[in-house]
Amino acid sequence: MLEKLTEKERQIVDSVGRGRTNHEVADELELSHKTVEWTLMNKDVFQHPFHIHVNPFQVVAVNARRVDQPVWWDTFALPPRDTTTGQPSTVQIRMRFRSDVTGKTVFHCHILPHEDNGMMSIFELVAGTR
Ligand SMILES: [Cu+2]
Repeated sequence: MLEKLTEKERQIVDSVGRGRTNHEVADELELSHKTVEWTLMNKDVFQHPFHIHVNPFQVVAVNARRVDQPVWWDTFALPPRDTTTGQPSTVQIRMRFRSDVTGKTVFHCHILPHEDNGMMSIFELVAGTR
């Protein structure tokens, strides 16, 4: 089942890159048993390679253009914003959270100085109720 991004999921994704690792929301997200699509947004003039632990993901759209035949990614470079219009880039990813894999994990920018300066967020996979 494919589910839309919840407000809490959106807040977590949106929190990356604010200069600190986001710890406080780690235990509020229930993702096990779900296939979700997240829209990652890059407002910066630099690209940032997005990486998430545990789950590979498919890129299904880049800047609202659907990918014809999505493949599996471990890390995907978010393009920079449009330097003419200032419009942020967007990359839509799809991933499934397995019900037998639980615990805290992270997603982060794969450029080490960016990661060390806060482009990382913790989330927790918890056993689902279905
Ligand atoms: Cu980065």
